[in-house]
Amino acid sequence: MLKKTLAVLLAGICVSSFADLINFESVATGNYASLAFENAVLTSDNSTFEVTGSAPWGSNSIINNTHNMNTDGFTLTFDSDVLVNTVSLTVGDYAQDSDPIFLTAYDINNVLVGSTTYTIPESLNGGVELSLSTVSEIAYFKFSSGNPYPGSVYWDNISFNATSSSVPEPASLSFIGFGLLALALNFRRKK
Ligand SMILES: [Ca+2]
Ligand SMILES: [Ca+2]
Repeated sequence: MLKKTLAVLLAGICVSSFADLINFESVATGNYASLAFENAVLTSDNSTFEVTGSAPWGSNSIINNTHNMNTDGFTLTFDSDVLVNTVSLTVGDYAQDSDPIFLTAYDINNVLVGSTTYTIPESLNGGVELSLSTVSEIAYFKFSSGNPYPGSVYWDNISFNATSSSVPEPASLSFIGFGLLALALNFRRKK
């Protein structure tokens, strides 16, 4: 009984783990300066970016809305109560050219905590999944494509595994209260 009560009590206190997926399917196509999701905010190095339905894989994705002509770069900033160590995404193109891809992750002090590169082959008509795992927690994650045509790639399916360290909501607090009460009663009964 005591063990069971303790387990219930700890379940109320512990941080929760979850996986999140941003696939842009519920976002209207068009240009955006930023997009706020449940656990993260997406911005671009350019003033706006485009949510488009024209990715090679046929679902909504994002692309630099100046396409070939400008710097390319996106930043996904995680909410401060979300602790992330693994991020993955899909990037691809219509077999147009070879695109160098850069993924970087930074901690809360703007220190680089992880990076990886990949080159999309000219023959790729579709997307590939890339991922980045770090030991330190990621505060924000940047992804970009480089010369000769930065921005000529489609990005989609950004997913991350996270733990949320948020303060328990009132419902879980009362749950913890019940746990403590049960624990107290249990001790009394044992006496
Ligand atoms: Ca999508
Ligand atoms: Ca390209």
